[in-house]
Amino acid sequence: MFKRLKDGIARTRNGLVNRLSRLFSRREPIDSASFETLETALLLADTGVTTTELILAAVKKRSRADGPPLIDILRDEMIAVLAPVARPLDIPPATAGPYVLLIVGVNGVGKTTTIAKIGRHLQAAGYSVMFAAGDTFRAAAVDQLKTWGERLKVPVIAQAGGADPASVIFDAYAAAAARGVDVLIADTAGRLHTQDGLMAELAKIRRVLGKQNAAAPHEIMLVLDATMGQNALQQARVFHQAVKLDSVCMTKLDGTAKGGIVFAVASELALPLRFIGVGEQFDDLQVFSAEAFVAALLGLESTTAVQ
Ligand SMILES: Nc1nc2c(ncn2[C@@H]2O[C@H](COP(=O)(O)OP(=O)(O)OP(=O)(O)O)[C@@H](O)[C@H]2O)c(=O)[nH]1
Ligand SMILES: [Mg+2]
Repeated sequence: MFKRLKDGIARTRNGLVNRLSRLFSRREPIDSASFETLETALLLADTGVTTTELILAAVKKRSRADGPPLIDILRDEMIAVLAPVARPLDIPPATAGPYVLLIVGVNGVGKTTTIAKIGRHLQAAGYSVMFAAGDTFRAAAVDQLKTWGERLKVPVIAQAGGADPASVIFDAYAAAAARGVDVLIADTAGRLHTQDGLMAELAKIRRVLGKQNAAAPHEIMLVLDATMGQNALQQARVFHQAVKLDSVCMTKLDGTAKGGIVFAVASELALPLRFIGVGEQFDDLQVFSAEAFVAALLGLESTTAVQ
């Protein structure tokens, strides 16, 4: 799994490590030119101005002639940024009724495929799962989720295209509760006629579910596409304002050299980052580990196994 992670974020690693290899092999303490090289490398990886400054300040503080090598300091400081958000999806054992995971995000970021991958991950951990086809905006979206459901043997609750998403998810909750399902994962549309319409719809889903179970949805997870760079951060702010988010999943890290966005998202949103996507296969959705991510990014060996 660590190899998959390493391969998946190779583009970001290559950019970063190529720019920093000379610094990593230096023995003398870091001078101001080296700091600029480090700053540029982090910014080019889309780590963002605020987070880059944060990492630089911490590195500067610890860099001494007799101190540890730069790569070790950088690893520690990167892990320090990510560790607080590396909180895996953890289904509380005593949830009354199904644990409802509502998946949101703009179109094309990978919501539906991520639902399938999370569904499989949860099945492997021994949970029973159900999907709710809450993206009724496109008829094909319902079929896509049904196909995944068939492959995984996960029941999918759906209505005809154009149905009210809140009503689909409401029905799915009732079905999941009746069948004693552990986790209900609900898909939602990424695109409506307007962004305001989308946010209003998500707010309605949340309100309607709350009538059935005040604790539902237990978790609203935003899916972000890493290839969108800083735009992903802007999307997160909009969603967070409209429907308070509980967690984040970052897809398509394999498709970008700007995987530093993970640091920006971690430090600026401070929401649990549950999973990262590093490819299209099931195994390519990985439980996020700060230590493994940073090791893969800097080309180090991982000391902890990736789940
Ligand atoms: N390379 C790569 N592709 C991914 C990853 N995650 C998802 N995808 C691909 O992204 C494309 C869009 O995925 P969907 O799951 O349909 O996205 P969506 O958010 O449901 O899209 P809409 O329903 O149109 O809003 C698919 O081709 C997925 O295979 C990833 O981590 N890496
Ligand atoms: Mg979809």
